[in-house]
Amino acid sequence: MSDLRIYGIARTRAFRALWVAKELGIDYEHFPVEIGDAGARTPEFLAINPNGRLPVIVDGDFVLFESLAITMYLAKKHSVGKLYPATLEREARTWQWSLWAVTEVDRGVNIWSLHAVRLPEAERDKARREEALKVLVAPFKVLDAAVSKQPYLLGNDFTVADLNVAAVISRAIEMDLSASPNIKVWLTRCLERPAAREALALKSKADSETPAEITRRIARTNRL
Ligand SMILES: N[C@@H](CCC(=O)N[C@@H](CS)C(=O)NCC(=O)O)C(=O)O
Repeated sequence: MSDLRIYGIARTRAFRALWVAKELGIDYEHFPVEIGDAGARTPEFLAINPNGRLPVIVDGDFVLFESLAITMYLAKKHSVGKLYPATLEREARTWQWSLWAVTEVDRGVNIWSLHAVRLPEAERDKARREEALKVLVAPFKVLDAAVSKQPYLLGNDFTVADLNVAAVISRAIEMDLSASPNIKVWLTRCLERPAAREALALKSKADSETPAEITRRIARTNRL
């Protein structure tokens, strides 16, 4: 049995933890817990993550929630100087992009994908989809400019900063990104990494097996 346990079905933000674990080549056990009463809101799960949300990891006796805290913790634990930056400034730049991703673009991409791709066609709300796209215009300009000058967010090498931002906006690969051509190139580069492909395969499988009722629930509880 591995010391690291990752909880959360791969369709959820658990995808981020799965990607970093695969990127690092570390052993882990995956518990594909479902959202809500079917999993993350049960008393047993709430005892691990009182937020009742996914993902959470248990690493030995260390419990950690928040997907991007998880990716940075694992990268720092296993890969300083490679996936995790070695200097204070580059580390701070990683925090900057990670916090930017959750505050500026996480919800917008999620809501767009629900109302453009994941909900049954008849239930997609054009107004919500367009509102989400509007919220993304300004931050996507910032990201597009950042990846226009260099292959990755911190320079020439892929780091957990790229993993975090690319994982957060991974569903944007299905968007019309013609106004953000550099994002398209950079995101494709990140998502084509072998570890990303493996994690994306788990995510696509979970997506395809998700009953419409669960997607409706996600759409009801999500907010911009
Ligand atoms: N900021 C948290 C958000 C976690 C989150 O909202 N997870 C979703 C799944 S992707 C969830 O568990 N939703 C179900 C609910 O809120 O009941 C993170 O990044 O880990």
